[in-house]
Amino acid sequence: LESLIKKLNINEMLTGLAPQGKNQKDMASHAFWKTQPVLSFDEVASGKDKIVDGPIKEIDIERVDKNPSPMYPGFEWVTMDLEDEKQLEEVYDLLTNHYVEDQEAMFRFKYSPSFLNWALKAPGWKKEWHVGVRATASGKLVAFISGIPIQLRLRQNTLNCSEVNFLCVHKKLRSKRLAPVLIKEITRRCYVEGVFQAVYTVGSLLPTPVSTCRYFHRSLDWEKLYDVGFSPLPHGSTKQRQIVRYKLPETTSTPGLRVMEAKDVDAVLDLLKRYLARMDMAQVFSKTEFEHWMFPAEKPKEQVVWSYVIEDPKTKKITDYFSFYNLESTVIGHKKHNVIKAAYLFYYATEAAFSGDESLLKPRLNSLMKDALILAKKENFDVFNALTLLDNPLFLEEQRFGAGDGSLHYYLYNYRAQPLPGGIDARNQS
Ligand code: MYA
Repeated sequence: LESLIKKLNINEMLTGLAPQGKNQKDMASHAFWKTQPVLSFDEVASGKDKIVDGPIKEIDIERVDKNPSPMYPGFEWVTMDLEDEKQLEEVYDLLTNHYVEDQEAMFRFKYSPSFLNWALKAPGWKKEWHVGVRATASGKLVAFISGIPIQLRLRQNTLNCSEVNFLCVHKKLRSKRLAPVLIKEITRRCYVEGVFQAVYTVGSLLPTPVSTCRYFHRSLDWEKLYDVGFSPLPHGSTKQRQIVRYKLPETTSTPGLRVMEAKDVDAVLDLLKRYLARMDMAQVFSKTEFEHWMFPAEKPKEQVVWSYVIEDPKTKKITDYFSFYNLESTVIGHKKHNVIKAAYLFYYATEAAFSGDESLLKPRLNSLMKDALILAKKENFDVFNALTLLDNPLFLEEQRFGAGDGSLHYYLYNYRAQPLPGGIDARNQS
């Protein structure tokens, strides 16, 4: 086995791509994507080092169509008003029944209305970027795509982008080329606002990722994860041994750890900015954005994000910060369990990162993440998920995360960029 592993490119193994790109369609077979301002696989493969970061095409805002493109007969465009609870509920219903599933169709993301409120109404959000398609006769919402404005730094350049997400087409309308129509419409609506670049993440491989991460999962309730078919029983192990393997202490161990409070905002933002400056790609947060994502003023019925700080007991300075958010998945057709409650590691930062000494950073991160696991367990999460980004490879193994089947590819629209390293050494991206 070891010799076989050596023959495979480690990055291919970690990203879940087939060796030598065998599961990769070439550009010509992407009828839609070959018409779009994105890099082809060939350009990236042949000229990795020669690529100079910059826009692919200039957009003349005067020449951007002011009206939506034609929709298929029987369907019509709608701009969703997510301030209206009923319409938010419609988006929730569409996604709950038709959004992303794993390959075996056992689990499907179940973004709560509170989560959608948080993710789709980030500072500067625009109603026009919440795009729906309704069946004209019934009025039923059958497709959706969204964007929110963000600033994204890629190495030394900061891009005024939209972050495109929640593309979804009703299962009965799949494979009818509706997705390209939605993508073209959100593109037009971004261009109209003078936004000419976008960033998006997709589980499947399209031309051409700027980076790729692998999902890792850490069981918190191993027995439930086993029951629903998420976690296997490893060969030679027993249920009891697995339960013991994932058992966590009752209490956290880092002195000065507490829930983040309003008074911490400036200190945490300062720490996070310095931490993210070490990465090649990261969102640039204004204070308002930071508050929205990490410390939302509006406390929804269903909590979405949890943020913690370490306040040094002696100096009273904030030295560390971490956060995670709640994203449930429906367990499709299971008798006993309806959902898996997953905590996703969100942002974190630590002063230990600035020492330049990995032997200081690694133990600190491991204690912080162990505490994060303990806190997530207390909040009744079943699993804790993380990607191979930031400094995560320094703690994944020690904290008993296991590699998942899925990869997450990061893409840029209308921006040429040298790809970032992904996989195991993903520490220069966010
Ligand atoms: S990622 C989450 C995507 N959603 C899901 O996976 C939910 C479940 N699946 C579905 O709802 C459908 O299967 C979807 C495709 C809607 C995904 N991103 O209509 P089709 C290409 C980009 O016949 P359907 C997220 O939300 C595909 O390669 N392209 O297919 C980020 C093919 O093109 P080509 C995708 O299965 C979204 C064409 O569409 C995706 O009925 C970022 C087939 O169309 C995908 N996830 O519907 C979007 N899936 O022939 C891009 C398929 O060329 C944003 N395709 O291979 C770009 C930036 C725009 C703004 C720019 C501003 C400047």
